[in-house]
Amino acid sequence: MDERVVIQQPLSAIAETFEELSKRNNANEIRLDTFCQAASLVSVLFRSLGLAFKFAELGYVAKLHGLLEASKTCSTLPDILNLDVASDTVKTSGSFSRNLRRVRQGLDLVRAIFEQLLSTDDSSLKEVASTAYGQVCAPYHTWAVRTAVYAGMYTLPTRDQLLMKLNETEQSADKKMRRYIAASLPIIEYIDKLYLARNITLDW
Ligand code: 1PZ
Repeated sequence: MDERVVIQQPLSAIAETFEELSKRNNANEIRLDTFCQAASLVSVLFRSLGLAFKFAELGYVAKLHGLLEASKTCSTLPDILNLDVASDTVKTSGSFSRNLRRVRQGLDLVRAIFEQLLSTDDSSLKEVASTAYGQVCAPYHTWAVRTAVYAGMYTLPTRDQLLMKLNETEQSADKKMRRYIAASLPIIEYIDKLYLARNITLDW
């Protein structure tokens, strides 16, 4: 993808890339490196949120970096799970399977934020972001992380400021958010099934 599109119209890049990924998913052809490339686009969104979420961005990028390392030896997502199941490191801090779980939570959080944005025209992002975070991530985060995240919510830009940073209008963003929601859901479900099929619960 042209770097200029990613920077100038991040939502277009995200919608397009996840639609592409979703097509490969239908054909059972998601490669780990392709997945990492797509997931890395999400960090562009973080940069529109201000400094309070810098720690989240760094954490997300670190997990992705770990997965990219994994792609040198594992070509697909199931390979990652198989490797960690064999060495009993699925939930071990910093393991590939744990990083994949965290990145999946990030993708789902973005999906939930988009759904919230579509369901209200609230000019503040605080409620939208808190609801989405509470649904998708908060149950799995420590008290310290939750506290930092909820404190950060007070520093979020307004809805109009966010749209401006993303070079979008309400109408243009609306369409792209719907495209991401539709494309990311099956990928998120696919990732969940990788764990469930190996009798790993998703309560972490
Ligand atoms: C437009 C509205 C914007 C709302 C912004 C809400 C942002 C919430 C950010 C949540 C940050 C969570 C940060 C830290 C989480 C840690 O508990 C785990 C630790 O994992 P471990 O090392 O124990 O395995 N770290 C992560 O899960 C790293 C990934 C966080 C990714 C969040 C992506 C959010 C994307 C939002 C983009 C708009």
